Amino acid sequence: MNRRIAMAIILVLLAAGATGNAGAAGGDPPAEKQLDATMTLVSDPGGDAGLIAMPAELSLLFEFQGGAVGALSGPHPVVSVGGNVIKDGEGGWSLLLGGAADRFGIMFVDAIFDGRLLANGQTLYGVYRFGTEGELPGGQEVVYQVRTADIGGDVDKNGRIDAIDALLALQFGAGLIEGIDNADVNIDGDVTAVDAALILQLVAGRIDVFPLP
Ligand SMILES: [Ca+2]
Ligand SMILES: [Ca+2]
Repeated sequence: MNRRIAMAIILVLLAAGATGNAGAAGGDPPAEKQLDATMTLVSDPGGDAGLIAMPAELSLLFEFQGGAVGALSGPHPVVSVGGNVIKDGEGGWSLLLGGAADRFGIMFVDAIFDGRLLANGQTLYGVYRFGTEGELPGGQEVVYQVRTADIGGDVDKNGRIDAIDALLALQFGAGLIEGIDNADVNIDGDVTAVDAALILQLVAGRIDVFPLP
C-alpha cells in the first residue's frame, strides 16, 4: 500500500542479505525470496508421519506484496499452504498459514504453519502441523519444527550437529573466534553458553529439537 514503507523494508532486507553470498548488487528489489529450511518431527502420537512423509528439507517462498504484508507458500508440491504475512512490532513478520497436503492425490490433510520471519528476511522458524482436523488415520496431529539453516546449530556447516559445533558456539560467544552466523539456536539474538549447552544436549539426545522462543 505505502510504497515508501515497502521500499524501506526491501532495502533493509537487501542489506541483511548482503551478509550472505547473494550478489544482488543494485537493480530492482526482489519480489520474492526462497527460504530453505529443515523440518524436524516433534510430535506424532498417532503414528502418521510416514503418511505425511515430509522431506527433511523444504523450501518456502516468501512473496513481498508491499507495505506490511507479504505471503509465504510451500513447500511445493508436497503441501499447498499459504496465507498473509503480517509485519510485527519488531520488524519481522508473523505467519499463520493454512492449506492442505495432497498425499499422492489420494487424501487431503489440513495443514497449518505458525511461525515468524525475523527482520533480516531470512531467519524463519515455526511449527508445521498436519491433520489439524483429525483427518489422519490415527486422529492426531503430526507436528514438525521448521528452521532456516542460520539457526540450525550446524555451526561449522559440515552437515551434522556434534560437540564441535557446541565448542565453536562457545568460542564465538566468548569472542575468541569470528565469522560464525548460525549458532543462535534459541533465537534470542545472542550467541552464548546457553546455545552451546543446547547443542550439547541435542548431541547427547537429551532434547530432540532446539526450543523455540
Ligand atoms: Ca557441524
Ligand atoms: Ca542464543
